[in-house]
Amino acid sequence: MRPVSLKRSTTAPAHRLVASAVRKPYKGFMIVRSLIGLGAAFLAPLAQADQSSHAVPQAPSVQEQAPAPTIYDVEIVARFPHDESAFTQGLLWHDGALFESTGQFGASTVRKVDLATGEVTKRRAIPSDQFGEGLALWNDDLVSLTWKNGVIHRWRASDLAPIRSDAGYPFQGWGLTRFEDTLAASDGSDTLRFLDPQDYSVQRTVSVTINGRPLARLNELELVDGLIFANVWKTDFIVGIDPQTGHVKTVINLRNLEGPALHTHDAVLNGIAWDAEDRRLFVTGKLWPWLYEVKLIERISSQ
Ligand SMILES: [Ca+2]
Repeated sequence: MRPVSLKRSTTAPAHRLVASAVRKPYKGFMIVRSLIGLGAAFLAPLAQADQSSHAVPQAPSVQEQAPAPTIYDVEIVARFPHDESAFTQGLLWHDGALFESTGQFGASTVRKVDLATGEVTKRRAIPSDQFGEGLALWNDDLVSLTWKNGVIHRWRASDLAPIRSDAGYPFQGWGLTRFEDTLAASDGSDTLRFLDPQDYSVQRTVSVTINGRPLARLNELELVDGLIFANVWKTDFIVGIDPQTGHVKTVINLRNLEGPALHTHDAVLNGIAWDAEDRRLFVTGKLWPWLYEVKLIERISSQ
């Protein structure tokens, strides 16, 4: 299943696009080491050297591999102000507004944001010893993760009133989004966990692969037309993941946004919201001054 694609362009071969889109790695990180052609574009899996707590699954045989992902560029439809002090960790669209969670110790919040002005219209603080992470909507509740605190918070969406906080979640919290009757959670590895939305027990897991190789550093999440979109930490890519198989079906190149030009270690692309009713896709980043509505444009190989 492909996300919204309103027009196509024929330019460089897909493998060249991905190669050109791979930015110089941040110091200490080999973000993308190489491109390996299997007859199509291949975005090599991100380095997993620091994912020691997570066993890296073996790449399946060629026969088991999914088709190479479809590559998209984006066209900016609109640009809106964004609180450039917001260390964005979660973003979603609900009831005519953006809801956002932010991180950093002592500064973590959940907030309601006016799209047009970027004004924070409601805000709740997360305890200062906790580092806020991903945010998802479950019916009338917002559910927010913390990074290493093992605490999951629950808020009333209408006014952000705290409902409850549960300790003991045994994994790192990164991204969160609703998928069917579960909440899908990332932890910075290639694993997505599908959680019971009430007690947060793990119902199932899936390992995310791109052309048969594990893809780690999955961060903020959003369900878009049946695919789980995920920011890939410290890259300018969003990937679209099949929630059943874990196969990356789409790779979205966002290098033409102004946010990545900030070139600071923390100010990375993070934050995806999908307005399903009006089919609008919003993206932003940590500490970015702008939030964008973007349209996906499929990149067609000229080969
Ligand atoms: Ca999201």
